[in-house]
Amino acid sequence: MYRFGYVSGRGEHYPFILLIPVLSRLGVGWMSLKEFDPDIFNLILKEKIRQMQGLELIPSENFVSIPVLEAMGSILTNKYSEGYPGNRYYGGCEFIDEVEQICIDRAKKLFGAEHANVQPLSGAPMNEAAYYALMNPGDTILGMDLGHGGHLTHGHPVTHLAKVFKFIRYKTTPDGKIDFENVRKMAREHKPKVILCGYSAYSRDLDYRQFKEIADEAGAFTMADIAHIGGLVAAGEMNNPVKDFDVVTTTTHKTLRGPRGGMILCRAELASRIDKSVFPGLQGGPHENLIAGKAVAFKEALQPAFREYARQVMKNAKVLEEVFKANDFHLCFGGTENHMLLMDVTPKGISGKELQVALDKAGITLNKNMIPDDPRPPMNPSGVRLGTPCVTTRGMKEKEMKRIADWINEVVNAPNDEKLLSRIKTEVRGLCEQFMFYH
Ligand code: DSN
Repeated sequence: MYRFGYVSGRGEHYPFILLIPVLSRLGVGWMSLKEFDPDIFNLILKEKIRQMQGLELIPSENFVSIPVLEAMGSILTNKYSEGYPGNRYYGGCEFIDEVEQICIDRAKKLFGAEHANVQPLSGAPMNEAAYYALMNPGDTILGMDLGHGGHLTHGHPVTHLAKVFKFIRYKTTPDGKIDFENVRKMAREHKPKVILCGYSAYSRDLDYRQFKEIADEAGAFTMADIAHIGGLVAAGEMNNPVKDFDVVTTTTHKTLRGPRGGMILCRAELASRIDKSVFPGLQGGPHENLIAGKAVAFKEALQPAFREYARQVMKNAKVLEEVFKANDFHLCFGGTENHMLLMDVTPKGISGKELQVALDKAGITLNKNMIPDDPRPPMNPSGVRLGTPCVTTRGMKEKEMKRIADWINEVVNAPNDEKLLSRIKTEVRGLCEQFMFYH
């Protein structure tokens, strides 16, 4: 019925399913995406060229491997499979069951977890499912102040979650640490049902045992959202909360370098609560093509080469820190112990947004970001956030990081100099061409 192969030529390289008899009667059998829908094909091609000719420094992004892309683009997308391996609401799930079970087993091995749910469609539903597994509406959760590195799903007032649960906030200290005495005081005062740590713009490692001690004293569940650092934790390069914490959530597409998606790891006693909360509590049919992609990414992350990758990601971030510090940039939280940096660029006379726009013109992509207690609005904040997962996947190392930091420094000093931006764009492209990832 179908043949699995690639359509490649002129540099494009996509896994492709060629459907013969049925679709040819509809007039699309044997046609490639390029032939059938050149609009979309060309936009994908343009985006691939953008990704390959520029420097991606958004710390939550990464480049997946061809095997991961193949699994994501496979016919597994056709199958409904509500339920879990061995217990589904649909027939014909015998192969899907095996795919999902392999994914679960690899996730558990990777993080040393007792249970893994690999069905969350992305980071937001993953955290939402975890909250509903641990709390009832109206319950209190103690999490980091959003402006200090937290995340929308940690109860930002614009989210539905903020209407359902009561979010209480702790902050970082001026030197960027977590003030555990204050967390303890707040836990005693507010008696939260959950103590949450893990952040999307925080560049330090965490002492999870201190959170655990406070939670035990308060009778609260512990939850860590390691969405950003999942790959660095899996590689053993950052502290792993899994053995101490009740629930750990992570996206799979950031440092873990898998498909866009999420997963929830938990203690065995909580497995049924977590599973029921994901399905049928929140989601319908799991996206088994993405679960297959997660399985492939986890296999990659279990290889020794992934540990080397994670180490290099962190070394690369450290080089950026050193060069920025040498050029008098203000690094929030005092620097980095992971893959990312958050910098207040206003002392340089520029806003985060202005710098993002100028760097876009120079072929360097990062994102504007709030800094702790930012006096400026979210759409024009004081800071930028940048990180090294993508450039490290391309094989760039210390030498290239120094060049990148130097370019950013040049742009900060002359953000409106179109000639400079264009010169840097050409140089960026030259560097990127030496480190192609997708051909
Ligand atoms: N949007 C992601 C990030 O950039 O950190 C988190 O959801």
